[in-house]
Amino acid sequence: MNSRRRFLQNSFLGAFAAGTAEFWAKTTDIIDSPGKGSLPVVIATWDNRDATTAAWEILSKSGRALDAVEAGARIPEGNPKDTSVGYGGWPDRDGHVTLDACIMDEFGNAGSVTFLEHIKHPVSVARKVMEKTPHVILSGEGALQFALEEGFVKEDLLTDKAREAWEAWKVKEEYKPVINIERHDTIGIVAVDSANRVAGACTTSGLAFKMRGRVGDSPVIGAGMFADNEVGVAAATGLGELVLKTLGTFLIVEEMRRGKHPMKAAEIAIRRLVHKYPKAAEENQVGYVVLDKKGRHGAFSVQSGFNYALYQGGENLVFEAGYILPGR
Ligand code: SD4
Repeated sequence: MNSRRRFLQNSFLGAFAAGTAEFWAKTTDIIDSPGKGSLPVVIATWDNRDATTAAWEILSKSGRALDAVEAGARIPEGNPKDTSVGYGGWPDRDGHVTLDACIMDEFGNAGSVTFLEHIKHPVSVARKVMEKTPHVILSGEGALQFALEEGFVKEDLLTDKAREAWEAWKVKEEYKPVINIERHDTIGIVAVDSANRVAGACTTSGLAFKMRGRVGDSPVIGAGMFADNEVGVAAATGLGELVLKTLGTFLIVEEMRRGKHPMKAAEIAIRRLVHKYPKAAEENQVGYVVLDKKGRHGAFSVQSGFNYALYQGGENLVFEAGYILPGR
């Protein structure tokens, strides 16, 4: 580790340990978003421009935000090259691809699937849970049974590439999340449509080589994603355990309800988890994407290297998020 890096880390941890007012007061200046405040708008974690394009197809024709986020989330789900989502996702330590997803609409309806196997588009199963059952979450075997009853097709989701990665991992069997490995992959996608309706979705194969049965933040409403039509919507990526323990997206929406700009709200949620779990935060990545009802956006992460795709005003662009720890 070079000395600059060590200095940064020391001062970083020192600030948390002291719990200084300075740490809490230090927030970034509001970053003006391009085309700020214009509707419709969609934002996705990582460089998921294919996903925001699919969402924009719907939004630009005055479509519903809910349809847009589902269409967007389905893009990486169906892409075998994306190793953190759906088909092609890296398996758990026993070689099984297990998927988590959730979705939420402008009425506050929510649906979610956890620990779902063999179905390529868990976000669409989550939507069916929301629309066709009295429940919010279906899990494992029950979620699969429901999906099959709804006409989804059972498939082998483990690609050759994912199997090879698992075989290579098995040589050492060392479990260690890698910062920013999810770049371009796991997707949280949130939108506000031209009728001012908000919606969000989140879908993932979770952490590579996780324990069998492990469920992350992505399918948990208020952790991996949360939408409130009075306020806005947020979604998460990164180490789910940190997001779960701080209910990050719920916190962000509540901060916006109290008047915070989406960028500042995202930063507050990141600072909260870093303050509570400094060691874990230092070694891992979490990033949030956020929209408020006006179509203003924000994005913030623990580590540098988190980017996001924003489709707004007819332009589909990628930006680097704000962050606390540089140098990764
Ligand atoms: C999880 N948050 O299961 C997910 C992983 C992720 O990009 O976002 N990867 O913890």
